[in-house]
Amino acid sequence: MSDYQSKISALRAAHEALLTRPNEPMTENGLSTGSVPFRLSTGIYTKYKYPILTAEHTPLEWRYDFNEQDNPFLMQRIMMNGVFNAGAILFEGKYTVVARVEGADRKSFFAVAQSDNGIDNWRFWPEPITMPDGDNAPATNVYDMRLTRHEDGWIYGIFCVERHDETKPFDTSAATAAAGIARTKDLIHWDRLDDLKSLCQQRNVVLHPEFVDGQYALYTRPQDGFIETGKGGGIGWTLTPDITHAEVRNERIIFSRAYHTVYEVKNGEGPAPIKTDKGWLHLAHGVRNTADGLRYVLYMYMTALDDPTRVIARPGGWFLVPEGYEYIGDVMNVAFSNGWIERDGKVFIYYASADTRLHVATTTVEQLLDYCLHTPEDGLTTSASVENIKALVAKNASMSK
Ligand code: BGC
Ligand code: BMA
Repeated sequence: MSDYQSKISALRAAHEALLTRPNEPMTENGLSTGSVPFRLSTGIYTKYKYPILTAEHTPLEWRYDFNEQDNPFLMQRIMMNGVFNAGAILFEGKYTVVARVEGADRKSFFAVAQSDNGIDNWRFWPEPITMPDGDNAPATNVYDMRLTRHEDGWIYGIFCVERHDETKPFDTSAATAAAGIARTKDLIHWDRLDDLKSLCQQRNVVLHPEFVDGQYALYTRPQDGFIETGKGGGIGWTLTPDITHAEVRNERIIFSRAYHTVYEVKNGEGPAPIKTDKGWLHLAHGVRNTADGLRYVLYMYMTALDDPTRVIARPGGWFLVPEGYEYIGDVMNVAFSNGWIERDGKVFIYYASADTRLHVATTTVEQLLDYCLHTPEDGLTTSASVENIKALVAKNASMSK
């Protein structure tokens, strides 16, 4: 074998070893077993030792030219920056994500990866998704796809479409965010529908899996500007009769932002909610400002089965935050999730850390319901928080009598 061929073999072997590395739970008997997570386990879910997908997991064929004449030093020709914020779905019996892959050029795109157990041995399909622009203006960037298996029989992907704001030609950072909508049966061929028509900017738009009053139902996240929420209040809701020309009408906020909470600055829906016999389980992200920039955390809430806009449980505070090395990456202090999978009562939460890598946390529907229905609400003041703690202490004390 030539030197060049043996370099390629070594590269392929190292890549294969990474892809097939077994993952390990970070908690045993409810206690953490390693340096990540740093805190004692919450008992609500299990985090795993390794991220499930990183830039290094992307296929070597995307990055290397394997022709010795053309690439004598066997260097990467196209570099990858990160794999994060992924939509998730059970597809043909496999745990499947449509991840946000970001190249060294800052452009992100979508790519499918699958695993048999949802926890390790994740493998990308050979090519990234070719997402058509359809009749819409071309996108400069796309990201954060929410996948919904809708009762109309299609799999929908709704994602953020970013374009330069042409009303500000001299400001190279001025951007607009809209919701792109596409549907597919095979995750390969995507029919691009009209972008969601809205009077304001929209990110974090999610399709509810069922018709409501015979219409398509969307969770929205209205914002006045690209970064400024303005009076945009949080997680909104709108019904639209025709998903091929979807439009935001009579939008109303179902879960608001609030002063001195984890969702003070921004508040957006995560993946499409999970239906349970006690109500819809929602995973969302909340953002607050700090001296060090924005902090993104995950929180949960529940809505009524007969009315997905009526909030019936609001456990106070965050549900999942970055820990240990999860803090470190391109955008520090960010936990974000736009995908989870429920199968036979088990729940696989796909969350990303620091806009850099993708992780899994596992739990059950039963535990998530218990968490939502028995965690005290945020009373919005310090004394209300102290009263919650005192009530728990009193309850425990009464048991020992
Ligand atoms: C980035 C996103 C980010 C958004 C708002 C975009 O340009 O790609 O990751 O959420 O800006 O800060
Ligand atoms: C955004 C999101 C994500 C990202 C986060 C933190 O607003 O839409 O793409 O993870 O900011 O940068």
